[in-house]
Amino acid sequence: MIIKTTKSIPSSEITDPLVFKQRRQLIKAMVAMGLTGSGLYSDVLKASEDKAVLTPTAAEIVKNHTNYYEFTFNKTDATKLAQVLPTDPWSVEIIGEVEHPGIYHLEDLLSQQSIQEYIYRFRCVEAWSMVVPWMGFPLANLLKKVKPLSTAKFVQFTSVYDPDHMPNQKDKAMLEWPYVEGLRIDEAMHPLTLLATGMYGEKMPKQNGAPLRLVVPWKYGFKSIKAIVKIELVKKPALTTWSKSGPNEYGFYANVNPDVPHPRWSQNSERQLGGGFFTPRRKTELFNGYAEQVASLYSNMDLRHFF
Ligand SMILES: Nc1nc2c(c(=O)[nH]1)N[C@H]1C(S)=C(S)[C@@H](COP(=O)(O)O)O[C@H]1N2
Ligand SMILES: [Mo]
Repeated sequence: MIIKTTKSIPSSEITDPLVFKQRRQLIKAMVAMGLTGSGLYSDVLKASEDKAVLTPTAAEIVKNHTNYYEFTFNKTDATKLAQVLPTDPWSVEIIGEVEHPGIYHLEDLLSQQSIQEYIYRFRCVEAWSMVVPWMGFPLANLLKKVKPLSTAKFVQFTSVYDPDHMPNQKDKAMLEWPYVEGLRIDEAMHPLTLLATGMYGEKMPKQNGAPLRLVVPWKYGFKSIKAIVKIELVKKPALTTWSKSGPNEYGFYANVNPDVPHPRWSQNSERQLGGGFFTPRRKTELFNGYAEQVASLYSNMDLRHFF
């Protein structure tokens, strides 16, 4: 895999999160991923001088507390169950309102991107949270290559459908498969929105959504769809898996908002994964703390109605 870097992210677009604390570990990981000898190496070192603001949750916790309903409805078993999912080779179909539709090999898509580390807060709708150092690139950088048409108003994402390896896909009672998510085009183009290929300086663990997942840090975790095989540029909002299964509970927008409770629980605080018994719950922030960067996307919207 060759990673070409033509440009790094302008610092104005880097939010608190872009940090490279564990420089040595990252370099080791880059060697393992075959990324050294490319321009990326110097980019990463440059960015590694940035000051750490968020402390990542312990990797072992993030890798062993997952939501991956295709495999299991509990938080622990996907660590083992997901290992059977074939993720290499992998291709992504990009279709719809786009100038360059096609079925792209993941390697080819990645060869055009500069993989960097982004440390983001991550807040599940179930009111737990963590801080994850993702490896990836802005979705916008991919979209700009395939060129959405002016008629593309939304982006719809589909996870892999592989019932031979994903046991819960044999059962349609709980959720509809494959898992589908969506964003408005301006949300998809926002520099905080990532396609992630790894975390903690390593390739993405299968249970966390290898080989390619979305990360939208200001929205509830269910928007951050795993194992993406299709990206469709569409005219209308996607009928997403969760909004279909519980339209009153899971909206299309799903922006983190302490003032809009889930019908069955409050969203004004969250349990921080990795905390001890005495660690206080964290007060949930509007847009998960990213209001400065994203609030303007919703300036004329009633966030209670568009939850
Ligand atoms: N395909 C797919 N994507 C998914 C899910 C899922 O079950 N299937 N769970 C979502 C939910 S509810 C959350 S909170 C995050 C969890 O990501 P993690 O398991 O890496 O922490 O993934 C999201 N993406
Ligand atoms: Mo979630």
